This record gives sequence, structure tokens and C-alpha cells, in this order.
Amino acid sequence: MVEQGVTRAFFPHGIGHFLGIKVHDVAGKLEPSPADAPFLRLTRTLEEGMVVTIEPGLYIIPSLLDPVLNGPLGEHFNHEVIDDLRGCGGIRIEDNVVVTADGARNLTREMGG
Ligand SMILES: [Mn+2]
Repeated sequence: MVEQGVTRAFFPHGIGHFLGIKVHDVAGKLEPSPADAPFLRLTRTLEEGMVVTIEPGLYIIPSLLDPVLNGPLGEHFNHEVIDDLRGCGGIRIEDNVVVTADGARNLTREMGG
């Protein structure tokens, strides 16, 4: 599904970005994004103390979905469910996470968000 570009039809942006003074903070992209993920905003190796977002989403955007649904892979999808979701736009969860020496702390969850 990833190789065929199907996931990008439902999730067209990167999984997260740095947080700092600006909402979409700078310096996350010292290396260029891979060709198959041009909207990736963070290509650096994470280090302790860095704060990033983790923001998975699922979107129902006709201009992105319809070419996939009407293409050779279309038979693999439940069109009825997708049609029911048309008009809702989609959903995204966005957590703010600080990298620690042995993992991460989810700041959003700690605040009850
Ligand atoms: Mn964001």
C-alpha cells in the first residue's frame, strides 16, 4: 500500500515536525525529503531534549482519494464506508512529545489533552 502510494491518498502529510518558538519550527530538514515523501518536514535524527509533534491523520479528500479508488487498486477498498465518510474531512491526532534519554514523554497526554 505504501509503495503504491495508497497511504498518501489518506494521509498526505508528514508524521510530525519540530516545536519551538514557531508552530512549525525550523531546522527539521537538514537532509532533503525522500522522493516518495516530499512533504516530510523532519528528516533529522532525534536527540534528547528535542520536542516534536506526532500527528497521524486519516483524511477523506476526494481529489486525493478518487484517483486511487477508481484505479487498479480500487477493488481493495470498502467504497461504501469511504462514501459514508465523505464530507467529514477527516481526523488528526496531534501530540507534543519531548525526546528523553530512554524514550519520550507525551506532553499533551500529561496535560490531559
Ligand atoms: Mn502540526
